Parts: sequence; C-alpha cells; structure tokens
Amino acid sequence: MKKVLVTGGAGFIASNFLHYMVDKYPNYNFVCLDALTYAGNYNNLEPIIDKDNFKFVKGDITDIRLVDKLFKEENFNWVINFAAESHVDNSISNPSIFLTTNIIGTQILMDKSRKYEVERYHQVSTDEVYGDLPLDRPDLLFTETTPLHASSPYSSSKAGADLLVESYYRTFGLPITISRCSNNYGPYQFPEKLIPVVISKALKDELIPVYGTGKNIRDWIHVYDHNIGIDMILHHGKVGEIYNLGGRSERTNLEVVKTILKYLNKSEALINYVTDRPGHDLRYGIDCTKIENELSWLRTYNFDKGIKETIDWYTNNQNWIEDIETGNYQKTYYQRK
Ligand code: NAD
Ligand code: TDX
Repeated sequence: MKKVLVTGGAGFIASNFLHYMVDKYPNYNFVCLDALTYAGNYNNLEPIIDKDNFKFVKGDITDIRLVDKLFKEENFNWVINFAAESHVDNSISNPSIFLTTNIIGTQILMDKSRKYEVERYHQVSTDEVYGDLPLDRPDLLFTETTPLHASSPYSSSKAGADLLVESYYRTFGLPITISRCSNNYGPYQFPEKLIPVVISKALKDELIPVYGTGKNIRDWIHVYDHNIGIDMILHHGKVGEIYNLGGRSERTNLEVVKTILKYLNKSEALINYVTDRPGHDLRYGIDCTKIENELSWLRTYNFDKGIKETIDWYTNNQNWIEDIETGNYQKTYYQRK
C-alpha cells in the first residue's frame, strides 16, 4: 500500500501515467494535484475520476500553504513531480512562469517531502537539459553523465530543477530519483506540440507550420513506454540515480509530418515552412542503456505502430480537440465539482 502524490496529473504525460497506475495498483491511493493551467485538462482524467483509489485536488505546486496542508493530511509515501510549464515556444515569449513553476515549485515540493519524510521524491525531467547534438554526428548520444547545456528558458528551468533535486539528495539525503525522457507522443497531448498540431490541422486540411528547414531531429517515444519506465524506477530504481528514457526512434520533423500526412491520405502541399524557433535545438539523441540493463526496461511500441495508433486516437476523439479549441475544456472541472 502506498499513498502517491502525482503533480500535473491533468496534463498529457501524467494523465496517461495515472490511467495506467490507478488500474495497475488498486491498493495504492493516488492524489493528483494540478493547477489546471491552460495545459491542464480535467477531461483527461475521465477514465479514473470516479475510481476509489483516486482523488483530484485543484491547486498550485507553488502555493506553500496548500501544499503543506496536503502533505500533512495525506502522509504521502511517494511524490512524483510532473507539473511544469512544458512548451518551449511559450518559454521564449514568457520565461517568468517557467522559473516559478519549474524551479520554485520543485523546491517547495521537495521541502515538504523532507518535512513529511516521504520515501521517494521523483522528478520527471527531460533530455532537453543536455542541450542539443549536431545533425551530422549520429554516433553521438546523451548519457546520464553528459554535462547539462540547456538552450531555451524551458530547458534551463528544467536543468535548474534537476540540479536542485541532486542538491537535496547530497545535502539533505532526500531520497530522490530523476528520469530524463525524450519527446513523447500519444493520446491526450495538448495541441500545441508538434504531433497533435500536425494531426489536428491535417484532419481539417489546414496548413501545417514546419519551423525552419524541418531537418531538426527528435527521438520519439510513446507516452506509455515513458510511464512504464517511471513505474520501474519507483519500484526498482536506486535512490540518488538519474535514468535516461528514449524511444530509439529518431526522425526529422519533416519525416514525422510526412508520415502523418501519408497515413491520413493528405497532400504534402499542406506543409508550410515558417520562421524558425529562436535557439532551435538541432537534434536530441538519447542513450537509455542504463535503464535497459539495470531495470530491464523495454519499450512496447515502435514508432510505426505508435504513430498509427495515435493518429487513430485523435481521429476518433476530435471532440476532445474541439473542446480545447472552444475553451469548453476549462469548464468541465467546475461543472463536475
Ligand atoms: P503538459 O503541459 O501537458 O502538462 C502539465 C500539467 O502541469 C498540466 O496539467 C498543468 O495544469 C499542470 N501545471 C502546470 N503548472 C502547474 C503548477 N504551478 N501547479 C500545479 N500544476 C501545474 O506537460 P507534459 O508534456 O505532460 O509534461 C509533463 C512533464 O514531463 C513535465 O515536467 C515535462 O517537462 C516532462 N517531459 C515532457 C516531455 C514531452 O515530450 N512532453 C518529454 C520529457 C519530459
Ligand atoms: O508547429 C510546430 N512546428 C514545428 O516544426 C511545432 C509545435 C513544433 N515544431 C518543431 C519544433 C521541434 O523541433 O517540432 C519539434 C518538436 O516540437 P515540440 O512538440 O514543441 O517539442 P520540443 O520542443 O522538442 O520539446 C518537447 O520535448 C521535450 C516537449 O515540448 C518538452 O516538454 C519535452 O521536455
């Protein structure tokens, strides 16, 4: 029996994580703390909202009093911090909130984790903390010991949080683990990220914005495989350790866009090259042999299977996207409360 705090649970990755964990561990109790920012969608929790071992709390991880009260009342065994401002483009137009949520929020959660003596604090981080790799060196990969070299306000806020997490381990002995994952895709991803942008626009025959040349490379992993990795780290990972997670599925952005258009039987004439993202990371390539060897983590998806399933999900759930486009998704929590 564990009492588990999952922050950011109404977002993309953590809602998928909760769907998986709430079902898999019926004797664990899960509390989701989420501020329901623009990226938080209460509808994402629909499959588990009425389960006995799940509870939703609307609140901000930077709200010290609320967080303290929650920790005091719930006596968590584990804290898993997914909550973050997660979109690189937004961090370029408004860095401030990224520092507040991603760094201060992490510090507050760890302070309460120390005070209430949690057994594990897990930080969900990203491969972006390592910076980028050149396009012409496919032999290079990020390992857990690659120096941090972040490019955007988003990735530097995540790198700052990671350093803080490591310092709480070293200085205070807080039992931490960190996972650094590559680009996720799958159901419930907010339609600001590349894959849901492409699918939703293609379905409506709208132009698809490709930044710069479209040659930038990302390593795509299905969200389910990311989440089974976190489950393994929680149950079998070593305290104080960092684990990389990746899809071993590197693709240029243009390859991803063309794959989706082909599957949907849409014309490549929809591709619209637009001004590049400032500081645009060229390539992410991740070496995840540590978790494969030490925890026997294995992916269940290859990109071909995962992207088809994902396109089908968005095609069959167009009302989910419409709710976001109309803003209705932000009303669901208040209507159901
Ligand atoms: P997301 O933007 O879809 O969801 C973030 C969630 O956090 C939302 O529900 C939002 O309401 C909540 N939130 C934001 N600020 C909050 C605050 N101050 N207090 C409480 N809740 C708050 O993000 P995502 O893509 O699901 O990413 C989840 C985590 O995984 C992030 O930490 C991100 O850095 C990391 N990550 C993401 C990817 C990816 O490809 N999306 C890859 C690796 C790591
Ligand atoms: O419309 C677009 N056109 C485009 O060409 C969008 C939204 C993106 N892009 C490009 C930029 C990137 O090279 O596609 C690539 C992927 O972009 P995003 O989906 O914004 O993801 P990225 O910037 O790679 O960061 C993501 O992966 C790591 C997540 O947003 C982060 O939260 C995660 O840490």
